[in-house]
Amino acid sequence: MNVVNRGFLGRRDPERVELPPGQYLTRDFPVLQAGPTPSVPLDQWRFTVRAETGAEWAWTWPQLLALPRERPTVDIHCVTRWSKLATTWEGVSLDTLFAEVETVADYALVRSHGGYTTNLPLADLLDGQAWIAFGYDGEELAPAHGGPARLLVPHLYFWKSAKWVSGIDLHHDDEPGFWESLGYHEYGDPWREQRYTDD
Ligand SMILES: Nc1nc2c(c(=O)[nH]1)N[C@H]1C(S)=C(S)[C@@H](COP(=O)(O)O)O[C@H]1N2
Ligand SMILES: [Mo]
Repeated sequence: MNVVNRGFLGRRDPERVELPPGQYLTRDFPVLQAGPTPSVPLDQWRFTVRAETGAEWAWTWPQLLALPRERPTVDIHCVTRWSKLATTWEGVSLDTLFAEVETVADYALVRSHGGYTTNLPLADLLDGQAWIAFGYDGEELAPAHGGPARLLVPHLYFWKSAKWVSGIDLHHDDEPGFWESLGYHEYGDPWREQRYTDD
């Protein structure tokens, strides 16, 4: 029965998937965050991109929801060593949002409600690699997991996927975010095991 269901759903067998070095598989969805869960009223919600020129682009909640949506299925890898496979999300690709943005900056500093920040190269947010996600597993994204909306950038350690995302600042230079300034790696590629600053 189990085998039939698994085949029917077309799932990969998780036991047979190669994980990044030092990671273990979990079926839970742990909640990890540095502070309390902020509550963000949707009528005040904005996602704001600030370019290096000072120019700004902003989307309200209804404007975000009106954009074309994608449903990525991705593996996620937390630096505390849990990995979760084939997670299913719904959201708007950063490519869609950045189609309107004029910038020649190379780096992004992602901001969240509550003050969390994380940095990454702008290129890692583009080309189908990142989303503003508001759905998880067929439901609205729960506040504990970053709802109403979080960044999803699954090819880097999951600390880069800022929960309760509020915007992105674009810079010519890489500026460390919250964990990056506390000794975590500036880039955070799980396949190269870039956990800490000097890895
Ligand atoms: N705003 C905010 N986003 C955050 C964090 C945080 O503390 N604050 N923690 C990060 C870390 S370390 C991880 S592993 C993931 C955890 O996401 P989850 O709680 O949905 O599993 O969120 C990331 N995004
Ligand atoms: Mo994490």
